[in-house]
Amino acid sequence: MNLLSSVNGTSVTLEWTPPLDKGGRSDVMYNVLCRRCSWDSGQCEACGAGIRFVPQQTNLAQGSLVVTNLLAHTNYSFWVEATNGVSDLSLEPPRFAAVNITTNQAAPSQVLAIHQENVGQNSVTLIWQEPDQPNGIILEYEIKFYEKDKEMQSYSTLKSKGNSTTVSGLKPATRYVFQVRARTSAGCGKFSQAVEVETAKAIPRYDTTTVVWICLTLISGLVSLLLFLICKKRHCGYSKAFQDSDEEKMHYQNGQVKFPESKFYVEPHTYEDPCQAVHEFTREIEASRIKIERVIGCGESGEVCYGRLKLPGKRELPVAVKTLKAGHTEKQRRDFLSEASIMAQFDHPNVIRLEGVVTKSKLVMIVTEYMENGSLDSFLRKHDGQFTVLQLVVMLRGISAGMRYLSDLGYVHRDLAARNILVNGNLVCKVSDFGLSRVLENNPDAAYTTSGGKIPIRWTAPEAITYRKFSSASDVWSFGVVMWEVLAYGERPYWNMTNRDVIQSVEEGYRLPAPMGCPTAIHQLMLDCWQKDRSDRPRFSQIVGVLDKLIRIPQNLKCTSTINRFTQTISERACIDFTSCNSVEDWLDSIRLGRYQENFALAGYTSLGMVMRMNMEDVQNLGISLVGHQRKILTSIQIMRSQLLSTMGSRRHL
Ligand code: ACK
Repeated sequence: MNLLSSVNGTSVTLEWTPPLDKGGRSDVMYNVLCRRCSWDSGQCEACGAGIRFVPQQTNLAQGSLVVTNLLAHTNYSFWVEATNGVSDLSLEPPRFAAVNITTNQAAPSQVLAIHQENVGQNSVTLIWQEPDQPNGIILEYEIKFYEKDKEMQSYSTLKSKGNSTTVSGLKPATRYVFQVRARTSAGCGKFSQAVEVETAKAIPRYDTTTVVWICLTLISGLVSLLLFLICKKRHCGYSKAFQDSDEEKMHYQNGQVKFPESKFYVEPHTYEDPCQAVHEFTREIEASRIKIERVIGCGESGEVCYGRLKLPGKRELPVAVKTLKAGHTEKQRRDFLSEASIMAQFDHPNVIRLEGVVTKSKLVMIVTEYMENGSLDSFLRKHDGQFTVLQLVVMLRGISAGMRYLSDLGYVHRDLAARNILVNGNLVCKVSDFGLSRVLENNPDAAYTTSGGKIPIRWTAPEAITYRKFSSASDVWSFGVVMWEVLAYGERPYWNMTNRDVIQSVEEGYRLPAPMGCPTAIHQLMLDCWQKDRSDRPRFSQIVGVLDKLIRIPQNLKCTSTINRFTQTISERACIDFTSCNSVEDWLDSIRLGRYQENFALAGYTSLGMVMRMNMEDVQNLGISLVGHQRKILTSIQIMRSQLLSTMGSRRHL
């Protein structure tokens, strides 16, 4: 009776009270059955080995136990059955109480394989594999190293965002020990096994060229430091609160500050022959190495399939294979492969990874890592209301980290939207869709603008729609819309409003209201991304900082728009949430058309309910001469209706 569960990360405590009827005996014992259930089908299977039951799983005398070592972000079902000394004789099946739980986050598992890639006199380059169970998004790896047998005296640590690093500043001809561990928002995993590497022997004398090089490096280091300080000082368009010191662009090592190498993305179309870019950046895969198993979707250029890739000396990998439809033109082939040339230049856990291309077979293919949960918009629609706000924010953090990486490389995405984010089995979100034709060709959300380009209006910043001014700041605007899509579980931004009305209302200062249950801090961040002046928008590095902070202190996610709705003063901010208006007067004031109150009263529209039923003709009959104001009123009515529908829809989640 009264089976209660309490989840703590990847552990759960189960408590229950004895059965009402003990069968007249006092030897009641309990057994606990554990089943793991899939997100998709809801089907369950036995939990298998690796899970710990404390004190034990069967023959429990007391009404409680703790289950540990569960997988993160996974659904489990626990059945507690009561038995006694005569249960085996009974013809009836044992009676049980059941409870379903979903685990939260957990630290990543141990990094298993570290390899030395390069060894110099003063440096060692290491490469390692992501842990088998990242249990979330890996924020960084920590590399611990020390001279062999001198760990007690001193050791250094270095941080790396990706799964490789070069440790420099080492002594020549010295044996060092290295260990790596991963960190997610849930904490650090265990350090890997130690790997020993001996640095190469020193070349004793410096010739003049070396001395000149050393001087040049020092001077350029000083210049970079100066430039860095100037840039840092200049960038003050965005609130100080977001100047997060966690933003670790520098590596601290042995007390020294090391600057990361600056790297820029190369646009494949700047190559005279874009095929050359393909060969330069991508790996050619023999078609026979890929086993295509099924079609999973339809891309802009052809089918997307699920397959298995087996490269010599490597483990078989599940992959997604994008194909180019038959009968393509040479230009279509070039554009198709340009996506691979772009993707090949990226290496980040939140950006989709290219495995290679097949160009030498009849069928041209792009092979990428496989993402079990497909695109984010449909994934969220399928799991409407099933995640905690913290899980949604962790997904957004991943996307923002991917975008920070891309913007640092100078890459502007132009079509950042939930449909272009892919989700893997661990709910890690990765930015995808880097094709050149993608925004323009088959995207039903793209519309022609007056400047002639085809643009996904609902996701695009005003300056990009009006002057085609695409930048990382316009990507930030789109990221704000992605945030809204995520918190609204894949709802269409601006609902059924026409593109024209979206452009006009955004121009007039309207912004999407917080989806139901959306924390105020998250909606505030969306509004910051939607600042009209692009220099007032946060940069991706700042967005990552804000989201990291919210993830670290989840209490700040507790204050939601429902509470805010009654305390917020309307119209000081660009966002207007009409569901907070109580009367026609309130509403007209909020859109700064209070002067028409009398027109509405005279025409008999005394409540907002009546106003919401008005059509264009009704508005024209109000006696308002300015057509612009008529339009503004109509648009506002449409937004109010949509907000009401969204609020009603979102209530289901609660
Ligand atoms: O929502 P989906 O299942 O996820 O449908 C689309 C479809 O192909 C057309 O783009 C799916 N898709 C694209 N790339 C991948 C990938 N790398 N892994 C898994 N599914 C993918 C996408």
